[in-house]
Amino acid sequence: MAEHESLEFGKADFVLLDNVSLEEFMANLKLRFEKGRIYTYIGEVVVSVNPYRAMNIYGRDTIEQYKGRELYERPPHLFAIADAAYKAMKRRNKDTCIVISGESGAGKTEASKYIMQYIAAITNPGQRAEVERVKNMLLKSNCVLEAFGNAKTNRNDNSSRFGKYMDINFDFKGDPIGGHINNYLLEKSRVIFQQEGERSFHSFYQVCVCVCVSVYVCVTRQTDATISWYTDQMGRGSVTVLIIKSSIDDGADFKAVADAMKVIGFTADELQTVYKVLATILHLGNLTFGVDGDTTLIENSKVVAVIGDLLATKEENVEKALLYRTVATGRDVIDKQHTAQEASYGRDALAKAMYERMFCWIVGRINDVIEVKNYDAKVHGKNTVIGVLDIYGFEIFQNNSFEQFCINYCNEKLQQLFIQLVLRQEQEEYQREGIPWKHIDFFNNQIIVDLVELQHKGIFSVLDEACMNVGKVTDKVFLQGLNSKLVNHAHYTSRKLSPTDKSLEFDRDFRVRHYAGNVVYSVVGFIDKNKDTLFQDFKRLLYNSSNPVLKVMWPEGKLRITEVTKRPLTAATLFKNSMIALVENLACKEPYYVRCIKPNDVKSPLLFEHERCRHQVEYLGLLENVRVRRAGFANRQEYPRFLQRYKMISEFTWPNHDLPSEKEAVKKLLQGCGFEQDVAYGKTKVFIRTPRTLFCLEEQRTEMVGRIVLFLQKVWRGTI
Ligand code: AD9
Ligand code: MG
Repeated sequence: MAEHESLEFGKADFVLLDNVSLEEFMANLKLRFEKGRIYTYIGEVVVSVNPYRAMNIYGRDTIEQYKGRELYERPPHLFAIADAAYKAMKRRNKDTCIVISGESGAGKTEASKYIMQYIAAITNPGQRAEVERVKNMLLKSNCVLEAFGNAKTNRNDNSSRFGKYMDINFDFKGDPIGGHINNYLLEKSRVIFQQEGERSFHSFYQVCVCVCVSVYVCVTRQTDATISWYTDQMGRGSVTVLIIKSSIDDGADFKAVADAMKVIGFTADELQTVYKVLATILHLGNLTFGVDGDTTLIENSKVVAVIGDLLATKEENVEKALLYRTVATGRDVIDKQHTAQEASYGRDALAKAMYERMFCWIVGRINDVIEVKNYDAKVHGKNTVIGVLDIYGFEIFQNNSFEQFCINYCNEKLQQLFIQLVLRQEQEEYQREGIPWKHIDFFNNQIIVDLVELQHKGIFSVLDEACMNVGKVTDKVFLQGLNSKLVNHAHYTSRKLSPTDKSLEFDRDFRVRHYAGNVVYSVVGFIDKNKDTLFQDFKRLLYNSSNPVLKVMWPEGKLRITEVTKRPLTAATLFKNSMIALVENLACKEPYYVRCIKPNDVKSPLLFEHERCRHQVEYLGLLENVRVRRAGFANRQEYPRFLQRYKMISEFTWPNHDLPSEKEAVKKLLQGCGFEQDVAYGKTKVFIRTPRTLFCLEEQRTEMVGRIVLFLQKVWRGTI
């Protein structure tokens, strides 16, 4: 139970609810939100509700209040979880991780930043320069990655369009000495297309407004790409796009990102190359193809010249790569002309690939700088890790495509991990401490994970199979494959399988019953996005650029056309493999959870939409979480800590005890208070079954502390 919180703010821990029912849970969540208490515990899990307003709870003074304290000693806060993960790592030499989940816009990225800030603030008391450098890099990397990996969506003005897992490495003193970022599947289709009301990645608008680099974008009047088809499909004009939402200030962000990149160590040439790649993509968006007889041609050739300049290559090389494909037929190498449609496809693929490649390169450059250097484990002991996972949240859009499918699969994997670990941790703790355990049932979403990833039968397998087929494979064929393989699956359906369901379009849609809700996916584009083809000619074009920075991004461009290349893994397989690796990595660490809830769809700080929140509470399994926590023991504390906190309520322990161990002293104290029936004694911790006992203990403590203070005051005044 958290200190300094009166009941007027509701229960600080859901395990303290009188009855564990959905109604009580919701009432407590709402009350706390309305009172500005956005965090509530379920044991060691933090439930967070997005406040949609600046909260004065992240400053230096708050950090000081949480530093080194135990979870229940302070009102619920992200800092307490960060501190718990940090302490566990430091005290027990264990790798820990903080997994932040919740749907799009629920507050995951903000939470991850506060957690990192907290860790940075409480470490390195000795002010070692190298540690300060590392901390600075870690914090600065956030702003860079957000510029290139986040975008305005209809759900969130700063939506993460990539998954991020960051390891922070610590030395034996508990100070950060480095880190590593893993990035997952960037939603690169956004580069060429956005739904209405959405934007492309922030970085594009930032280069457009910055005068010093917009020279690349706006070369002449005829080649001005500040209005590029890629970023301006609604014909709004880039300026209007900028003011769609006043929460975004592209000009200020440009400067902050450029500064951060310089601090991280990006050279001037590297920065310029980044701007040139962005400008190239914007120009590509304005490139159109036409036909003249049998010949495909570029309609606005001035743009090609500009692109040639930006990419440090000859104009004719760019033109050739856009219009022709070099193919090897036996020993001969011939140039095959694209149709206008193929050329457009190639142009879009190039734009997407250049952006994605640059993004990965930026992550790689940051990793070069932050990786642990000169650490000798033999001399300094094991270097331990705290991992922070901030990944795109569950999404249901108007149109859901391959990207949403991957994102939602990722959320299924994380939910599965939550189920396993929360149960496992609980079980393990009871086992370790020698206390019997009672099983509680969860909805197990493994069935949905299997639906997606199972070999041969899963949706990804069916998709890969469809992509392997020779000849013209269509999205429709893929859907037919799904329908025949998944005909009886409880979580899958389509119009063919449910003919009366008019919400599904024939030959286009399928629906998955996810743990978080039903999502209708349109198969249009699945095959293409999964194959993710980029003509070799583009890779060679970029590799042969005389800009060395660009060249580094495209190493495979050095392969000659006759050199046989293996069929690359599909996007789905790559994503699946990376998710499996991620989950394995998280599973071997001690996990801490932040479960984020989005209170409304209109970004209002005042509105607690009951139905919206109830749905999230249900699918996140929060109620079961409370039940598991309560079926066992609501609270557990190590003996010394417990004693320190409550020793004043028993004559046997106040001010000191003369019992053989702290465990014995705790026993004596609890017997004396009549709580013997409600507690169990583990090897290192005392377990308290019902929250009421803890309440009583807290009440008695408060009363005794009051009496002691009064007594001392009298002593000081000399009235005793
Ligand atoms: V997504 O899955 O990447 O689309 P997130 O990451 O869950 O999503 P994000 O952290 O970006 O959501 O939060 C969305 C917005 O809510 C932020 O831009 C803030 O305006 C707002 N927010 C979130 N958390 C806080 C907070 N603790 N204090 C104030 C907040 N505002
Ligand atoms: Mg985010």
